[in-house]
Amino acid sequence: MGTTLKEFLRSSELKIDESLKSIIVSIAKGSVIVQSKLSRIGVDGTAGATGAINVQGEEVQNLDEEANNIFIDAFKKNGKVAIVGSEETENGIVLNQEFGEYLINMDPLDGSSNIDVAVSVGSIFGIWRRKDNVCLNDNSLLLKGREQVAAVYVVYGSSTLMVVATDSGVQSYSLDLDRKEFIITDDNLQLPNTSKYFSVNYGNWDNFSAKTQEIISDLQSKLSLRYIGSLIADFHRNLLKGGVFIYPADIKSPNGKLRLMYEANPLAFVIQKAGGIGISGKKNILDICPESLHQRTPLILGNTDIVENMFE
Ligand code: AHM
Ligand code: MG
Repeated sequence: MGTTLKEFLRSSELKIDESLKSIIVSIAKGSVIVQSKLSRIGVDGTAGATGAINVQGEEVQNLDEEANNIFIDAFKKNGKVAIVGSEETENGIVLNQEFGEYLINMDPLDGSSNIDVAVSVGSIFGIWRRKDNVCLNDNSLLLKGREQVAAVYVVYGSSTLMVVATDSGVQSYSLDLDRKEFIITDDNLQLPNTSKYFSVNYGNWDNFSAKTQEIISDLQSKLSLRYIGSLIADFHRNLLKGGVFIYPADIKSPNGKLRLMYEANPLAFVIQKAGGIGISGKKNILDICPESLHQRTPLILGNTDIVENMFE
């Protein structure tokens, strides 16, 4: 049967408080609903875009909106979340000004352009402890990645997995679809010492700087290429097998494509807790001072021995 997420959180020696445990359980509950919606898009006719364009200037998929609402609802019910920043909303959403203890930045459905073609997608959450009881606004969400107390992501793939990183390490859980419960499958996930894969969108080659092309040519001489175009799926594979994910700046996207607060920071936190590193090229991702909720950053995540040589 296996140990469920709730049983593991209750019995283990993780150094996290009850409120944070309850937030992790709320994410798990939300993701069970999202998984079920994803598996039914063909049947329910929920594939495709809403016709709206989000704050990133990208098409909003039906399930982007649904996933956003599902997690916001889960956090509202939870009561311990003060404010949420989301890829899908321009400004932070205050949920509990008075008693909220934690701040969350999330990408409720990452890689959503892949939904219609049945490719893996994910949900990503960075979690910070609220510092004091001052009034909440968007600035409350702009904390350095290093100050995160936890980062969580869910992969909706051929099976559904949840990975949780805290100061007590990284755990991986698998969704038992019959019981609708996550079961612990790895209580100390570590990046392998050797790298197997590198992941980059080669279609952007002509737009890369000479330095980026040199870095990628070097990776190509050592590692095998895998690129899905769904950040969580690419990241999770490389975390388990060893390797490097790189989404650099290029001529078209001088600041890169991926977002600091709810894509780069949580994944840099996870990889650091698993023994690796996340950098922008100039800095460790976790040391970047955020300026806005939706800011972008070049992103390199992977095994430290390789990534460290990529600092500009
Ligand atoms: P999204 O958050 O709007 O889904 O966009 C982010 C996605 C990532 O999942 C993925 O790593 C990247 O965009 C792929 O971009 P590209 O198609 O340019 O390679
Ligand atoms: Mg995303």
